[in-house]
Amino acid sequence: MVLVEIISGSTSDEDIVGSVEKTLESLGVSFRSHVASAHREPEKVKQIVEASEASVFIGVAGLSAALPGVIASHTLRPVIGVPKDVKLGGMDSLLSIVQMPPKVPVATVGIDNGKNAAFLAAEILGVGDSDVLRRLAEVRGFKQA
Ligand code: AIR
Repeated sequence: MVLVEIISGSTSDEDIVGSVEKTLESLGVSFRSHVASAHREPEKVKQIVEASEASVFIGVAGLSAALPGVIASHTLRPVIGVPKDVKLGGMDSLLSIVQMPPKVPVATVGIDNGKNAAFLAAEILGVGDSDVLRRLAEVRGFKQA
């Protein structure tokens, strides 16, 4: 079963998606990746979210980055947003992702920080998954999970 669903707004986000994937792999967390733009393909985003059984979503997007918020509008599961630096040093994307309206949160990591998105996803999963927690503890150098 896939634990984390990754959605990015464009194939041009592949560098950040790659760091999310690599980090999830190192933590032994299963994932699936999709490209679907909130602005260009809103129905596709909705379909991916509604069909997903994953426990956590990660949305990666630059510019006017609606994607993580749109994912969150379709699910009660946690959504992590990764702002991508395309213009303005990524501040446009960061502010788009972090400024969600009440009741529809997106946990936002730093600009281009796909690695932290993967770690945060693993920490969320680790609350109920002792295998993931053990792996996290090893990687972070904790003696006990
Ligand atoms: N994007 C795609 N649809 C809506 C947005 N905000 C973002 C992508 C990418 C950037 O726009 O996530 O970071 C540029 O996309 P492209 O396809 O033109 O390279």
